[in-house]
Amino acid sequence: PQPVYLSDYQPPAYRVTHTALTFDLDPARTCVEARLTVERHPDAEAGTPLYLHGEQLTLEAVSIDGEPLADDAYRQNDKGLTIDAVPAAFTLETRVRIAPEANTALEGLYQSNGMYCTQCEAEGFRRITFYPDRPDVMAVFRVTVIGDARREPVLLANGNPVERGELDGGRHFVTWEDPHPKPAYLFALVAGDLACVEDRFTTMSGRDVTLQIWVEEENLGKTDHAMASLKRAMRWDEERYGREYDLDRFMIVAVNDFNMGAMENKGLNIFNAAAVLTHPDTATDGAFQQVEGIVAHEYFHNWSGNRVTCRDWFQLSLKEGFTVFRDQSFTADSNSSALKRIQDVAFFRTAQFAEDAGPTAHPVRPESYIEITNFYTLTVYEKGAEVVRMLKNLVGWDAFRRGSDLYFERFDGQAVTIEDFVGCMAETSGQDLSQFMRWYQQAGTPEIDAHGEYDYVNAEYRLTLRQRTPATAGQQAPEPLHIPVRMGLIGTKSGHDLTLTLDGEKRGCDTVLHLREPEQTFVFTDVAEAPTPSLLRHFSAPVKLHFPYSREDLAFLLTQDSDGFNRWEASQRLAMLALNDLIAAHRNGVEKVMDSRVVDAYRTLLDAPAADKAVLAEMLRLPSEAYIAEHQPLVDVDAIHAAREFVRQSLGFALRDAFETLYRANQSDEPYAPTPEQIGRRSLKNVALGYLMAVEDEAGIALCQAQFDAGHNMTDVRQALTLLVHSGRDDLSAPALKAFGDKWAHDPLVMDQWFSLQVSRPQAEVLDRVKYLMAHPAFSLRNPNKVRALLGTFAQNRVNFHRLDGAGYTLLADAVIELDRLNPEMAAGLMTPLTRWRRFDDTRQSLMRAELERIKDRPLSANVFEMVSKALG
Ligand code: HT7
Ligand code: ZN
Repeated sequence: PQPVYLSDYQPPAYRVTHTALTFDLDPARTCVEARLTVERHPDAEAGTPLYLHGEQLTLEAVSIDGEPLADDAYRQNDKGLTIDAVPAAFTLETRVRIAPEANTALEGLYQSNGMYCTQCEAEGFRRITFYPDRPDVMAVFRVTVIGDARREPVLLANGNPVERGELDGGRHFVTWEDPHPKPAYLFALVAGDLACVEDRFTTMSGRDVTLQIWVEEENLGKTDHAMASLKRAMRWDEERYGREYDLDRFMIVAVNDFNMGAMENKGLNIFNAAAVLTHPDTATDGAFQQVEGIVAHEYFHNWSGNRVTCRDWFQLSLKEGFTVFRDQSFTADSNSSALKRIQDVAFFRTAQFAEDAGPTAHPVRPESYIEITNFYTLTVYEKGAEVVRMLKNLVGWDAFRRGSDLYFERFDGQAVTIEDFVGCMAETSGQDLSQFMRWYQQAGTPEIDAHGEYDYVNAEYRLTLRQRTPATAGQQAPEPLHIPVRMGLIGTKSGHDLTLTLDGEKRGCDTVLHLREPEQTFVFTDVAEAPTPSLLRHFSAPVKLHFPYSREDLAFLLTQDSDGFNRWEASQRLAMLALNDLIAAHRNGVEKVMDSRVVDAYRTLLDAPAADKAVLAEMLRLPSEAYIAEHQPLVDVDAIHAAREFVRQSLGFALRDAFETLYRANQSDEPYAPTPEQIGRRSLKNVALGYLMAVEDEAGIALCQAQFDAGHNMTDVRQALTLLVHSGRDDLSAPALKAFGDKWAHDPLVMDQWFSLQVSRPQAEVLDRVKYLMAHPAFSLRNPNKVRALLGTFAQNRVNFHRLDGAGYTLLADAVIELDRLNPEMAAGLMTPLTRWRRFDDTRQSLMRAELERIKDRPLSANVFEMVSKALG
């Protein structure tokens, strides 16, 4: 497979203004008729051939302006169709056959539980009909869907229904029109036996919008939270961004087999069932929060992505980074903003930092790709959102909002670039953002080395920041970035925020430093007492910041920093210092001793009344093994696991009574609601339960068992079950797992949790468990949720996946090879942990590499080929 390069971009020679499609549905032989109104671009030369993408299509007829084409008038290969001589404006008609039941890749038109659905982003439309399947070709669509009236009573497509009727042979049809020009990747069709929950929303200009969530009948009781989230998101986008919905109906459909979370098709969002269905008995608080975020994200795409879309797929972060930023802000506004930031940053620093340091590292705007679906990455989405957040912080909210208005107004109905977006921000703020553009062009995580000196005599504090970005495969000499570093100084004696004076200008107690040079020193004057700096507040830039904080400094910041995010940050840094010592002790075979200063800091936290319970819970949570690993030059999985377990147990023993008090104080029988207050309380209680179970005494076990038996809500049940299963006590785990599995055998989303928690346990027999569960009747390699729950979770189980005999690697490689034949996109995603082989010791490196070589020797999809070549390259 050949790479595609950003530098090769050419505008389309032909544009399609109107697209009329007729689908006659059949599992094995769906007929797709397309009538395209095509115009040559004024800049294109007469005689330029027309090229249409098309894969896995059986072409039955092709004509131009009603005249069938002679066999030698066109050429077809496995990627598309070329027609050599076409007029300047014409109507092209084609008829093709496709087989939705055979489509296991879940791209294009496929069947899930007997229902027809589509996934066209990024390049799935070319598996439906011959078409210029690129985002800069935007047309108005009219779509007729014909199906069996009994099997497919519901026939949906984008826009508004304009006609419906009965046909011979028990068939019926519905015709849909979408007045907004759109690229093919936003096309959608759904047909099946579905039920719907309906609601209404009145937009700010008074448009009455029908809201529908379509699900299988038995899931009708699980849509309330998604519907409430949708209405809140619609209102928020009006209030914060002035964006109003633009059709008379907005539909969401839940499907069981879906490669990602959801898809923002115009007016007809298609969702992974896991991203829409919730019920207190079946979904955890985390799942409720995820549904809210994904519903909002897809809705926000209606403007950031659909009305204004991407010129080409290299610009993917234009819509994804901006939309993630928008959904993060929505969640922060609806819940605890400090908590949201903590959760996002904890995830980002673990997963995106790892991606940025590995062989598949790429800039937020990549410069080449082989398979675009491999680039729906944390870098494009999450780092892209961090870049937009930095922009907002650099220009300020007012200029950012005016820039956003300008962007939507100027480019409405167009397919544009990241330069167009940043250009609007530069225009409304009057700032030069040319250096800032490097954030889109350079891969790798920048690091900042900071150090400070207090000068008593002159009452000055000198803060020196030195930046460096590691070289990556595509960038040997990265250039300095424009980095916003938000910070404050806290008087070490007084414990108060100090007023900041920089270059003679008073800046309040919190300011943003603009770091542009490789090294800059900022001199604060009138600093009345020796300060402790609070740096990179709110994680103001996606960088690693090093400052030689002592444990005393961190214990101080833990309680005294006025920035809630940085109080959490201090807890993580403090835990990391203790963990690093213990990892070294484990490696050197020295007895492990718990640092009493860390225990004291936790005691202080537990003694102080918590303003925000969810934030306190996060402060009490130890960094994950994956996060700890990111901080090691070479990952020692066993030492990391042993050190973290030691800290968990030590804290559990030392603070047992305080944890029990905390647990009891936050227990409640009130009916479940996903409110920030209740979520915070449950989170705190369940963190406490984790420490109590680490003690391994009967009292803790009794609390845990009682919580499981009470079955009050899935958040509590799942945490109790996880702790029982991970306890290593078969007498506790076996009956609980059986009870849970029997109770929820009928619910695929709960069974995903059942699979996942069994293979995340640290005990050694997990590998056999994975094999056993792969043969379980509820497991299927064809269902992405099951693959993620079982194999994806296992590959994150650090001690078991990285077993020294290499059996974990072999199991994953076997699964990748098998899955690649069914679903290349999923197979490529699943192999990610193997690509990180350079981070491990020699033995593991060679075992992982051997598995990568074994994969490489097979006939592969472009997806897996690209991943394996980069990993070994
Ligand atoms: N924009 C959507 C991306 C997506 C996708 C991409 C590749 C293959 C399958 C997919 N399903 C959804 C989702 C989003 O970011 O909103
Ligand atoms: Zn998105």
